[in-house]
Amino acid sequence: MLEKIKKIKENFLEEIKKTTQEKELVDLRVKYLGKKSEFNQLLKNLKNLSPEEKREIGPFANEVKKEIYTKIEAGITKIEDAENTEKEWIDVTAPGKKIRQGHLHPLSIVQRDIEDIFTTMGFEIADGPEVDSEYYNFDAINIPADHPARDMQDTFWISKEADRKKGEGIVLRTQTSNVQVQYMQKHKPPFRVIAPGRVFRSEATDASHEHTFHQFEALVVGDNVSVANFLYIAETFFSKFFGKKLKIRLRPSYFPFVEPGFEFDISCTNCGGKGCSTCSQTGWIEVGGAGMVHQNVFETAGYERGKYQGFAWGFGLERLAMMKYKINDIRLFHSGDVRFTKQF
Ligand code: FA5
Repeated sequence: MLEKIKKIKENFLEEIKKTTQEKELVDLRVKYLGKKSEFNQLLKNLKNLSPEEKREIGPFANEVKKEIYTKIEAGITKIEDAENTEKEWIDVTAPGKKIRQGHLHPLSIVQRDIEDIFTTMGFEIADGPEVDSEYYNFDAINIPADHPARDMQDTFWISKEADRKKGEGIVLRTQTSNVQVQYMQKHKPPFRVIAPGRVFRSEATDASHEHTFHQFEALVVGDNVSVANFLYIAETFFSKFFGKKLKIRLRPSYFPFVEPGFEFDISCTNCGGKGCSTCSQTGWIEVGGAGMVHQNVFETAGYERGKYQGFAWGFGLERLAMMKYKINDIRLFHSGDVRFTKQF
């Protein structure tokens, strides 16, 4: 019997050398340690041996059984470890995947730039309602119901015809100038404020006109404010915004809430004033409207007539962004086209 067990051990050691797969080891376990295995049959016969033989063969048989078991288990673990390592293998030299990060919309970038420049010049930032009364959008800033200037801005009306007839209409604001009187009713001069925001006009769209766009209103009021102050602030602002020295040109114009009123141009950001296709060969680009606040507007806000002077100024955010980034169609901003927005 001793010889038989030794032979089994020998055979096992030969066979296990040739195994490479987990399945082969499992089969080997069945073959050498299974219920019907030769080894198991031998062990069953141990009880029929004499006490001396039992003492000699018993421990040896147990040792062989343990050895077979341990070798098979160790083989299985080794194969499994190798498989896991294969699965979890990471090529640390492989190029990384680019993580896409969200970023600001070009209009938000420009709005933040503008706010930064104005706040360094001591301006506060005010907010105004996008849905507002016709009173603040028109009447309060010297544009009464029958004023022809109302036709200059095609309006989206929210309220019913009957309310409009009573002068109690609600509008989507057509300009950030709606903030002027609301702000002045709550604040006493001197102050400098900007009011950025969305405005709406019932207009057909084209490459330079949107129905929904953004304006910036600037309002500076005090005891001794003049057009010269406006010129200085406008020149400083545009030079900082475009990162180069620009000139400002005023042209007489008409807005009911300012007197005198003007439109203002900046020297062409593309050609520097020599004349090119961007500025239609004029050397100048129109950017907004401005003027000295009309005393009627001060009076409506509750200020004593003639006590203060101030300038108001409004310009379009998209138009500035278009100039800065050389964008040729205003409709791209709200197109939702990521090929456009991801460039910023
Ligand atoms: C006004 O809206 C006046 N409230 C500006 C103002 C404020 C004048 C304070 C005097 C004192 P205007 O309608 O011209 O003015 O518009 C001002 C700017 O908004 C324009 O110069 C232009 O930059 C921009 N803008 C006007 N209409 C559109 C449009 N449909 N699409 C995109 N930008 C526009």
